[in-house]
Amino acid sequence: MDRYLRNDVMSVQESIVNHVEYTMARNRYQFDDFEAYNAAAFSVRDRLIESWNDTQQYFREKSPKRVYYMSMEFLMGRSLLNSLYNLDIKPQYTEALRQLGYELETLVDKERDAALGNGGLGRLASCFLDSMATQDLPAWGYGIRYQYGMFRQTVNDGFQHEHPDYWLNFGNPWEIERPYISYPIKFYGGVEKQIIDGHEVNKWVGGEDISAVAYDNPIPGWNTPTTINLRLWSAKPSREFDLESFNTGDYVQAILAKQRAETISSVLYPDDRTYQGKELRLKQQYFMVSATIQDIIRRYLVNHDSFDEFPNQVAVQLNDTHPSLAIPELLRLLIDEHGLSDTKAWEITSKVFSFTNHTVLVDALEKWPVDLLEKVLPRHMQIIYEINWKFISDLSQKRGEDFALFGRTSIIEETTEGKLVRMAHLAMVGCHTVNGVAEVHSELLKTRMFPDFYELAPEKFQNKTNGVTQRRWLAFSNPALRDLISSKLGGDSWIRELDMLHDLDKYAEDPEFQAQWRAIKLENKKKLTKLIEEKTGTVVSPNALFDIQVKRIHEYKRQLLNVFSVIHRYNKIKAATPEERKEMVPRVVVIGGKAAPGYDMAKRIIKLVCAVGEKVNNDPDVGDLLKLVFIPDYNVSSAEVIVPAAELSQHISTAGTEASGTSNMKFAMNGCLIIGTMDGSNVEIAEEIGKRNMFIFGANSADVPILRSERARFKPPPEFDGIVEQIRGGAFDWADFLNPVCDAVHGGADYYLLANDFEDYIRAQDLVDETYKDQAKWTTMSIKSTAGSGKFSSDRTIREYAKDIWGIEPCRRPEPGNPR
Ligand code: 475
Repeated sequence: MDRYLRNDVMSVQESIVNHVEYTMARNRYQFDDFEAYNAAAFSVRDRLIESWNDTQQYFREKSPKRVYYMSMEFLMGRSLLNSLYNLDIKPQYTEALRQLGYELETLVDKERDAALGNGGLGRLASCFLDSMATQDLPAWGYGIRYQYGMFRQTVNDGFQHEHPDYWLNFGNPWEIERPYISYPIKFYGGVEKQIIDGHEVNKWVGGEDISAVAYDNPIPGWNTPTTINLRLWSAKPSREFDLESFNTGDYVQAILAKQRAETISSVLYPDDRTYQGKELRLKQQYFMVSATIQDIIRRYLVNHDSFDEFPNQVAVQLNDTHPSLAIPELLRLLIDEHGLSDTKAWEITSKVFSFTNHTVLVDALEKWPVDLLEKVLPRHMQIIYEINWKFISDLSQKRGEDFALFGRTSIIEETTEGKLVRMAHLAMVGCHTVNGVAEVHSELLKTRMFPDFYELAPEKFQNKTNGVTQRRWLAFSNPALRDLISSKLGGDSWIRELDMLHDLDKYAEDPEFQAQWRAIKLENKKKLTKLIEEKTGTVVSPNALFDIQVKRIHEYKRQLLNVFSVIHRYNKIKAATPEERKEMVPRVVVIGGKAAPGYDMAKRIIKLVCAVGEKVNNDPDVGDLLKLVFIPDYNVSSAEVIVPAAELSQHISTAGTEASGTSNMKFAMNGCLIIGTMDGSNVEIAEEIGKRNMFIFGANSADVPILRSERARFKPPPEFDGIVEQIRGGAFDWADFLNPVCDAVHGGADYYLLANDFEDYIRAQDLVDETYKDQAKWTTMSIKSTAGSGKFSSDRTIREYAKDIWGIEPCRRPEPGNPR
């Protein structure tokens, strides 16, 4: 099959150099690192396209049921290394570049992160794509091609600054623009009754039209010929001209007005877990949803002439409620554009969608004002009313006139300020399945968040515990550990069957294996040490215990509790004699994460971290015994350096607040021990690797409501009060600025129960120190963490979705006769 590009070193070199000359228009004998990166990326893209084309052709021939994963966020990170590994061409590229005088490792760093997501929800979507491709599922992702991704964070004097992430500045070699794949998207206007073929139909008329243009991003699987697609939509002015304004002579104004269409896909909203009722955000959601559903219908109609088979051919997963307008949009297209009856359209629609909930925080639940929806999407608002009317009528058939129940479950909420559409209820009614992302979370959905819906339709509720891709998060970002694991497990099959890691248990106490294990950790810590110095100027010792908490800054995640324990440790060091100090375990505490730009408290927490760091890091009494650093601009690429180097990582949210957490899984895989609460997926991690191999503390989720109700009467431990007073008294300067942080956890406040968990947390931290002194014991626990993390592969999660929710099966094209 010589139509495939060859992958020997010479051929690879030739294709890189050709791209230097013909794509980048540079001199083929003289180009810099960035140009070398770009040329290498373009030549990898050529190979991805071959595999993409043949995979898609195979899917078309076989026509299996497909799944479409719709998400407003995909936090992809970099692609070069991932593609080289997945296509199994890394050695050839390393050598080809070396001979040209470039180092692959250096070039890899030239790539900008694709940061089209906020945090957990967006990264989960990206891990899912990797697992769907690797397992040969006929799957596509759909989202938005934001021009500005997640803002870049700098921290000056402890204050967060946000900088625009204009990531497409120097082009994006990983995407394929498809100018011919575009759909019209309408906003505003009104609904008109028209008679067509003797039937009265609703027509959405007038308003503004823009177009959605497709950009395809090939997603290669590991060790398979399958490459699936992530299709991202970009907003462009529609081709139709508004003749009216042209004829009035205002030609330039008319063009400028059109150009504004492009703003719809321009920026990712950086608000994580809070709902903001912004019109542009609503338009983004509808833009993505409408383009996607039109695309799915077009593909379906290529080989069908009725919609009868639609639910047997199409499954759509909604990543949270953000894309839930897909439900009224499919109904609208079926009824208004394709002439189906309301009944038939509903019958089809209700079999297609399923949705995932990602949060237990009530602030995050989307509720759009009816007025706004009526203005932006008048026909959809009508359809939502019809869905609700049907839902409430069915309910009254079953339950009689229970008006309290109607009020609680209605899709429309009546408030004193007007009516709101509860998007979670719309999704609940329109989907055949809803799932939580960890066992405890899925239970909370049934008991606390949606008890009425659970009672009405218990069969809809499922759990799908999250996972992460062990390819990016272990095999590729920690190559030394990968090789050590493969040497013991007799090869690299564990990279697609992570349960095989169990076999490492045998070596948990083997001194030679332990020594190798520790040596790898030390090397990884040295790399992180460099990153810390580069980004913060602080020099830390690689011999200290590396203790890490990296995630979005949020009160419920309790970075503040972490800082309090650092202050506790600092006080202890200050009070200790030189002999006592010799017995202490040196620690580097790393905190990182972005605060939503409008989240004042989170920004103050960052300031506190930096203020405490400033004091501690410059105190000569302390030396290497304690360092506290805030790593700015935490993102996928820095996580790839941080995770392999961590020895202890903190997942300490108040029980019942973190839906799952996924970084805990990445850390555990890399042999990092977890200090954490019985919250989210920590609970299942404890089941798999054993509580005795973790440091668990604090109230559990059943206690939390009781503790909250008793909060006013609770007396915090004296030391907790002392730390609050220390901050208020200016021990770390900035007392006025930091007072609101203290107020939030003091004097009857403390919604997240820091004071309640404080002592047990300190106990757990002391146990960490004691354990670390016994390096053999620590290493055993570390190996057991990796060995017990097999369940947390996103491959397992995706298999469960495919079987229990989507009803789809792998569709693997035959291996090409490609000489790789
Ligand atoms: C949970 N983001 C984690 C992770 O399931 C969980 C909300 C609104 C707008 C934009 N982003 C969001 C989230 O809700 C989110 O990231 N949730 C997280 O989803 C994956 O592991 O516990 O907090």
